[in-house]
Amino acid sequence: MPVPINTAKVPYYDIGILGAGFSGISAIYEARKRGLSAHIFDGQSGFGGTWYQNRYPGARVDSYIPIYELSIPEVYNSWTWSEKYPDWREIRKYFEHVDKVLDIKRDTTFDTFITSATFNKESGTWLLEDKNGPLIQCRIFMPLVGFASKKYEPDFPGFDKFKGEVIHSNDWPEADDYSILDNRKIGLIGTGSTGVQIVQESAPRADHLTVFQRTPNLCLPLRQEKTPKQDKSNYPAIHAERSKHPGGFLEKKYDINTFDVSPEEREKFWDSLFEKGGFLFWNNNYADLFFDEKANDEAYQYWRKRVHQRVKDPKVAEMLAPKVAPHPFGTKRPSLERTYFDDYNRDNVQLVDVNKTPIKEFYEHGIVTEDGVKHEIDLLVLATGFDACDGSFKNFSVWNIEGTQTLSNEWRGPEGCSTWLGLAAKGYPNMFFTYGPQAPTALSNGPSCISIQMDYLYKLLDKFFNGNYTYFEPDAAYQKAYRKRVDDYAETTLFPRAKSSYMGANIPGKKVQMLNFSEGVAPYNELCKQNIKADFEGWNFV
Ligand code: N01
Repeated sequence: MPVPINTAKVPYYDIGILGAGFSGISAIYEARKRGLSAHIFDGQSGFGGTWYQNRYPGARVDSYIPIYELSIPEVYNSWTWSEKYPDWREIRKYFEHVDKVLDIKRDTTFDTFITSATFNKESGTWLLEDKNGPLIQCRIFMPLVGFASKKYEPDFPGFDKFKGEVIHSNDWPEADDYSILDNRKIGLIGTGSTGVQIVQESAPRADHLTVFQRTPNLCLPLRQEKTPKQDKSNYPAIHAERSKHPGGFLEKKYDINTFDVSPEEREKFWDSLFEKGGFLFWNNNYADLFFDEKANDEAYQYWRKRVHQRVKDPKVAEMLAPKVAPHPFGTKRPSLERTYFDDYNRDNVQLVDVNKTPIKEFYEHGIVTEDGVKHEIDLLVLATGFDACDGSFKNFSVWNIEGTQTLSNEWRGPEGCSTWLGLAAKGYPNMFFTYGPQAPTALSNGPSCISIQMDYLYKLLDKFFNGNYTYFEPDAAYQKAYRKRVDDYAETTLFPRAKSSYMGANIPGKKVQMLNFSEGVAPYNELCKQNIKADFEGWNFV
């Protein structure tokens, strides 16, 4: 239970924001348009959110530009990207540019992480505090912390015996280059999107790289383009278009099923998707990919063939792309790769399948696997991922209206995580998040999802600020029905078959439930639009 504080001298803002990434900046931009006062706090020292935090070797976005950027004309008209899929350094520079154009800094405090938020129902205000005490009070609190800000480090036996250097991908030290990898004996645990990118940078630099794989990553080709064409006059249309398609990209949903066409036609179609690269083989494949096991396996076998063509040692190829799919294709996040599969042809790169030879324990100079082999390591990289979506809320305490429970504790209960429209939770009035649980989030690209949510959210806030209300929150029945819709739809798909972070299944002990709105971006956008037309039904204003 939070201790009451005299707030008379605490500065007031209409909106208090935690997080200076795409969401936080969009929230300030929309607030300013309406003459609302707003302030951002961020525990880091610069803009970018996840792109400020994630500076591990090879960190690069898997969504292409101009889809992956803010739809703010004064920002995009004065910015040119050098690559179709920019890396973290360029994205950081982009955020510096955003600040230069919009002067977000004047409304931001860095190096300050909100640890606690408590609500006063008489005044309808939140009190935001950091470890040193009160920061501000505000009518609306927006914790905009993204879906991957709570890192996950597994509990390995004998981990403390290891005397080498250990870095989780999320804590990569600030550096101008990746020389930390040079001539090292690197051990890498985790082959998600992060692990794949780290392999590509480490393989050519390391003395030896040992990759400990639990689940193969069903990677797709990136197909980078230098100085891609950027016709700014098209941007308004392009940015509007992204809310109409499955993952918030431009490609249309394909309405033909896998076995509606001949094997030859299928092969030709898949060749073309691989040739164009990106997520096409995932997001714009045949319509039954996520619903029909046989169709899904047909796609998997095509993918497997492509991998086997690249990896010289058939045993290694089989570990990377086994005959039996590790999970239905696309129900875990495929990474985009450039050299990943070729890297396993190098003499200094070794792949260990921890399902066959599990990690037994750590010793002073590395890892011992169950087959008794000692893997010598002097730099251990943990690319073991995140307690995704709802896990991001475990880093701070948002107290409920009665001050008896925090949101993250509630979500850790037997019912798991529950939201209304992936934007708010009953019992936590005047509190909103974007790119978090039960929105398209990890199944979409960030800016597409966030722009739909911000547009909706500020229309909702217009109603609140223009009315004579103290607070408002989701209606319990609407929240329950929304949660059911998220769960029920996921059950019609193959997603529950994989132990993925989409389902919360990557964290031991966490409730397994669909944490994303798996119908996709376009139906989510429709739902938000319908709700606006229905004058925001499902919200109770007091
Ligand atoms: O994390 P992950 P991530 N022993 O959870 C393994 C986004 N992202 O940081 O699959 C051995 O995907 C685990 O194995 P398994 C993106 O949305 C985007 O890579 O659970 N291994 C898995 O291989 C992504 O979804 C970009 O069997 C263990 C890995 O660790 C999200 O961030 C780039 C283990 C974790 O993979 C998170 O990606 C990077 C254990 N005990 C990230 N525990 C771009 O846009 C876990 N693992 C480019």
